[in-house]
Order: sequence, then C-alpha cells, then structure tokens
Amino acid sequence: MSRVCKMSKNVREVFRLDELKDDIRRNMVALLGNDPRSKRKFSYYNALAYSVRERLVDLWMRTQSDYYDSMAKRVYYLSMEFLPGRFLMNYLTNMGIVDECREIVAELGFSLEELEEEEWDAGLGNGGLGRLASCYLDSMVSQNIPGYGYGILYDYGIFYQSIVNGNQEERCDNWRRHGCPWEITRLDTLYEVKFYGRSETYYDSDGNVRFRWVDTENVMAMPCDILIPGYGCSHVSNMRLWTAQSSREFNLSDFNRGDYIGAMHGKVMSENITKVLYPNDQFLQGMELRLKQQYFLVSATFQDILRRYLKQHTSLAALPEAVAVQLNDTHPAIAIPELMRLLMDVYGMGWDVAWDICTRTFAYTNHTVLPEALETWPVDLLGRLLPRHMQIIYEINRRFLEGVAATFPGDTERLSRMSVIQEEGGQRVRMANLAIVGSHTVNGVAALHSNILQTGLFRDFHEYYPRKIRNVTNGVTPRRWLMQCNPALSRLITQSIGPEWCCNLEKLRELVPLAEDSAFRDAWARAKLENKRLLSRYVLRKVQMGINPNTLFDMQFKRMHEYKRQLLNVMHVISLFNRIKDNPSADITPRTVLFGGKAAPGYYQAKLIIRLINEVARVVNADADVAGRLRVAFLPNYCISQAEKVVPAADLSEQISTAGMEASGTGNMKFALNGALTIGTLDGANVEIMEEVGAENIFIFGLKAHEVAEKRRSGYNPREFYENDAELRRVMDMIGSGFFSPDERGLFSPVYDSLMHHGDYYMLMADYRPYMEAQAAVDALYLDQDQWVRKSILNAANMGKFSSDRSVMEYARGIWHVEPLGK
Ligand code: 9GP
Repeated sequence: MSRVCKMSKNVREVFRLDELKDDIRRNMVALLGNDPRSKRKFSYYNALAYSVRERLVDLWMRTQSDYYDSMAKRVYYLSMEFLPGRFLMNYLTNMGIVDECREIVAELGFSLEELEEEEWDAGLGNGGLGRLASCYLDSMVSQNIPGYGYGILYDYGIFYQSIVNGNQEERCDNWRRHGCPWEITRLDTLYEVKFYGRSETYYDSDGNVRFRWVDTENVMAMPCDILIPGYGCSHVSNMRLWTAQSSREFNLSDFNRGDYIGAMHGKVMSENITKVLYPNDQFLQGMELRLKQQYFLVSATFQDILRRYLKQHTSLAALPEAVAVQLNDTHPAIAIPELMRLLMDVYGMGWDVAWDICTRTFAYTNHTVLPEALETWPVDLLGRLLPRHMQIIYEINRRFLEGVAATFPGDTERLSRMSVIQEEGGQRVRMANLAIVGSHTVNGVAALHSNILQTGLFRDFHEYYPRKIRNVTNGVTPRRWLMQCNPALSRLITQSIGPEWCCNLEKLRELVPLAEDSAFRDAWARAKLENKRLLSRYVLRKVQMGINPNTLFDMQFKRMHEYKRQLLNVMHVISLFNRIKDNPSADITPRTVLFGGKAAPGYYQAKLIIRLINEVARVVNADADVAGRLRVAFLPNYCISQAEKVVPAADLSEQISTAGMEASGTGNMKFALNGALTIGTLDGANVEIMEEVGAENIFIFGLKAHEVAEKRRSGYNPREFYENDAELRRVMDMIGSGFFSPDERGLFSPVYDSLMHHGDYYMLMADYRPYMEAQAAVDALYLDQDQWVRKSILNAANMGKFSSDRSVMEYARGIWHVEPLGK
C-alpha cells in the first residue's frame, strides 16, 4: 500500500502530467494526422490513449528487466479468451490519474466520460471464463507476481447482439476496424506454427529411434502486446495475443507453377485462423478451425516461453523451477503433448525426463461440469491436423493406464472411464483427462464445484491422485469492479475507511459498524440512487424506455443458458403481473426487472427465451393496471462496458442457476460488492457468499446440489408441481397457449414443452414456489428501506474474500510456487 500512496503523491511527476495536454495535441498531429482544432471525439480519444500508453512503456521495460535480473519464476496464463472490455479508464485508474486526466481533458473541451464512450470493448471472450482471465492479469501484476497472459487476437470478438422484433440478431464485432491504440504489434517477431503432414521416424547419431514432424503446412504467428498496468504501477506487464500471418514460402510450388490465385487462396485461408472467436459458451463445437486456433496459441506461446527461458538457462531440466503454465480450461491442453514433442523431438530428451518436466510445469483449471462443454476431439481429426501429437497422446495414455491398472487390478470399467481415449461412438480424445494426467494440480473454481469434481465428474482421478484436485475460489478485481465502475460508492468508502481497501479488500469489513450509523446509511442510499439514475438514462438512450430509479432494480445479466434459469425469473414476472391484474389496487413493491445476456447463435432454446422476455415485457409495460409497479426490459448487447453501468445500480442480483451447475459465477461477486442483495440458489460461489455475508443478508432458496442429483436418480415429475400449484399452472398455461404471442400462438410451445413434456432437466418447476417465497421476502424487506440499506452495506462489507488478489495469491503460493517480486 505504501507504494501506491507514494505514487499518488508524485503522480504528476511520474507520469509527466504537465506535458499530457501537449502530448495529446502532438499525437493528434503526428500519429493520427488530424488537426487538433477539429473537435472529433474519436480522434481525441485515440490521441489521449496513445499519450497514456506511452507513459507506461518505460515502466513496462523496467518491469521486464526486474523479472530478468531477478531470474524470477514466470507464470504463463494460457487462455483462448480474455475479456478486458475497455482499457482507457482501467489504465487511468491503475495509474491513479483519473481526476488529473479529467481536468486536462476538460481544458481540451471534452468530458472524460464522453471520450471513454468512444472506445469499443475488446470482447475477446464469451463470458465468465474470459473475464476471470482479465481479472487475474490485473491482480497478478498489481501484486508483483511475474506473469503474462497469452491468447489470441481475434479480428472479430464476441458478436454484437441486436434485438429485432424481440429476437436476438448477431452482427459481427469488427472492433479493430478503426484501429486499437493499445496494441503494440511486434512486426519483427514471427514464429512458425506447423499443421498436418506426418510423423517420421529416423535414427540419431547414437542409433536411437527419433521422431520428426515433416511435410507440414506452416503458418506464422505474430505477437501483439497489450500492456497491463498494475494498481499503483510499480509493475506493468502485458498480455501477448497472437495473430496469424501466412508463411512467406506458402505454397511455393503453386507460385512456381504459375498458379498465383491458388497460392494466394492458401495464404488468405491460413490467416483465417485468428479471424473470429467461437461464440459458444459452455458448448463444444468440434470444428477443425477451433482446434487449429488452440494449437496455434499453444505452439506460438511455447516457442516464446522457451526462447525467454533459454536466454537465461542452458538446459531445459530446470524449466518447472522457472516456468508455471496455467491452462485456463482444457482449451489450451494440447500444450501437454506439444511440450513433450518439443522436449523429445527438438531437444532430444527421453520420455521419462520429458514427462517429469511436463507434469511439473502444467496446472489446469476446470470451469464447468456441463457434459456438453467437456472437450473431446475425434482421433481422426486430431491425428490428421497434429499427427505427432496424436502419437504422443496415445503413449501418454498407454503409460497412464498401466499405472491405473496396477493400482486397481481387474477394474476394466474404471480404465475405460479414465482413459484419455474414449472408445464408444468413435474414438475421441478426452481433453479433460489429458489435462488431469499431464498437470500437477487441477482446480475447481468454488468450494462446491471443486467438491463436485472430487466426488462426481473426476472421482476416479481423485481416487487415483488424492492430492491433485483442489479448490481456488474465483475472485474479481476491486479496481475495475468497484473503484472504476462505481465512483460514487468508492468515494464514500474511501472517505469512511481510507483508500487501502482497493488493494486489500478485507478492509471493507471496517464498514460493518457503519451499517448501524443512519447518516452513513443515507449516504450509501444516495450513492445507489445516483447510480440508478445514471442507469435509467442509459436505458432510455439504449432502448427508449423510461424506468423509475425509485423502484427496486432487479437484475439478471449473464449469458443466456437454460441452466442459469432466466426462464424462472420470467415466470416470477408473469406471476407478479397476474397478481396485479387480479387485484389492481394491491399494495406491491414496485420493481424494474432488467435482463441482459447473449445466447450462442445456434442455441435455439436460449434465443427463444430472449424472445419470451421481450414479449412478456411488451405485454407488461403496455398494461395500464401495472404501470408504475412493474416494468421489464432486455438490454441488448451485454458486455463489459455495459456491466460497468448495470452492476453499481442493482438492488437485487439474480443468481438462480440449478444447484450443482454453475461452477462459480463471478457476476454474483460483482453485484454484491456493489451493494446488491442476492437472491440465489446454493450453487457455485453463492454458497461462499452466503457464508461471508451471513444467511440473514441473502435470499437463498430451492433445491441443493445433492437434492438435484438425488431427484435425477430417483425420478423427477415436474407435472406434480403443475398440478398442485394453481399460480404456477396459470403461468405455464399462459406461456404454452400463446398469451404472449397472440399472432403466433405456438411460438413458445418449445419452452412450455421443455418443462412439461421433456422432463424439466433444470428443475424450474420444483424451484418455482420456493423462489416465489424468496421473492416475497425481497419485496417485504425492500419496503423497509432502513433494513435494506443496512443489509446492502453488510453485503459489500463482507466481500473481501472475493477479490481476485486473494485468488491469485492462492494460485501463486499453492500451485505456481512463485512469490511476489521485491517482497
Ligand atoms: O460457468 C463458469 C462460471 O460459473 C465461472 O464463474 C467461470 C469462471 O470460472 O467459468 C464459467 N465456465 C465457462 O465459461 C466454460 O467452462
């Protein structure tokens, strides 16, 4: 903390703020070729961005030499997704120059907020997994853990969602069309990445059999760095994102035969590897291009890792002492056979030595137990694209199964469950099994989830490797998710308990006694109201709908997925609507129910639920009896910058997934940190949130994970709930009969059928009544504003555990075995 305070004292000097205005003008001319007298916001945003970035380059270089000089062990966080959102405010926040910069920008005739709006989100991820990776980079560098993020620079990030006639439509997210001032492209560094070809054996000079990968098609990987400033900027790191370039000698034979167009076609195709992010969340789409992307990331990254390592070491034997590689889900798990290939085929090691290095280098984080998200690749496909890797995988598996068979003799079923190769339904490589076998540590992302891994999904592995599977509960960075997105509340907190909370979130506990102070409660409520007003203006701009900041803001923002049960929330809305219609003078707590989230483009049912939300909103919002008491809106294109507006304004956070299915959730943490009360099931990190904030300050309802599992085993009959609950029956009949789709009566039959005729896999019918009761408790409490605000304070005050600083230190100490530099 002292570092941060010291920095903020002489921040003007360190960042040459007196020269910032001139630099902005200079960059307008020199870099952008624009006239500084033109008042184009976009140009000024860019000029500001370049001027901010150049102030960090020196610190970045100094950080790199610190890492180098101290021969620090480096952490490599490999992820197919990062979801950084916008960079400008994050840089300014971590540099501690938001206020100074606001003044300078004002002198140039702009508000900082309007320039901020010019930035397009970097949406290089689908949701929680990518955002977690970005939070972890912020926390790593803020705590001087030497490390880098490695990923892919997609030309098109997560699609832009429009709502047209109530339906989701996808538009491409051409986020770099106008350039991206944060990117530092390393034109002079290129690595060759190989695909296809065949594996050939030969004898080395000592007569040993060796393998080489020949007749390959090659693509070049070029790095592009985006700086990641730590809070207080004592360290600045980077994420290195790869972009595909065609190899110069690509299809030389076609050129030589005079087939210029044919050769160019190959060239263009090879550059497609990094064109687009796959938009599926928790669903494997087994396309060759996706596997190519994964290997492209892994191959380029390992060439870079080994290049850096070999600058300071002469032998690869000490790799695990100098390098820790975290696999963010199984997406980069092909790194395991890749490192084996490099160590054996390129660096000449024997299997045992190579395997020992490998398994001491990798750790793997599992983020889901959903079967449809567990990656498997057809052996045919993997063997064609990466023939040498397929051989290595077979050999890893052969040796592994030998060990299992020795421990559990005769247990052939266990062998087939644990095998890296799935035999039934055509041979496939199970990437999770490969990742477990090739890593020293496997972790789940919340206590409940890790327990489910140990006792359910990975039970066989837990029995075989009793110390391998453990837990690291997720966290979010308090810099972006409180300090930056919620200035009103941050200011109040800092005035009350000082500024240390942003690097030591446990300090928020000092707010607990203030929950009893009515003046503090009033100030807290004013901050929330200010945020609700800001959001109301945003909603008006975005969907031309007025909402009343004095109503309860009830929010569900996350990817659209049946297990997340946005439908259950809609069922509550319909029930409230019916209650008001039945008794128009009833005294009810006025609510504004807001939804946001993208559905995977091919996920029919999730898209239909978006349509249902919009149709219910149309009916509810047009009804005169309901006016002023219930309003519903779906905000299109949920993304990080939208979350920064939504999260601070929430009163109620909906975390209502079927228990046992949400690995952790991180939205739940962001909302509670900003003073929202949670209504939720005992799922993912909700369990730990309840432990921290106290059961009396959260609305928990519904089946528990073991009860869901038990019901699935013993037979679950959703119709029973329909028949015994008139209110539920009415809701279901309205959905099924076309009440919300009068021009197309059968439109929502698939929604109705999924619950009534197809087994209600996510158990909405069972949880409906307990959910309604929990919502009634919410309504009652909200009427008592004093008590509500008290609980809101207690929620934020007890969120210290959910800082990504804590998570990252658990990884650092327990998994990576690295210490913060300079401590
Ligand atoms: O669904 C999980 C979510 O619960 C978790 O918070 C997040 C980060 O750990 O990962 C999500 N999983 C995925 O996106 C895909 O496995």
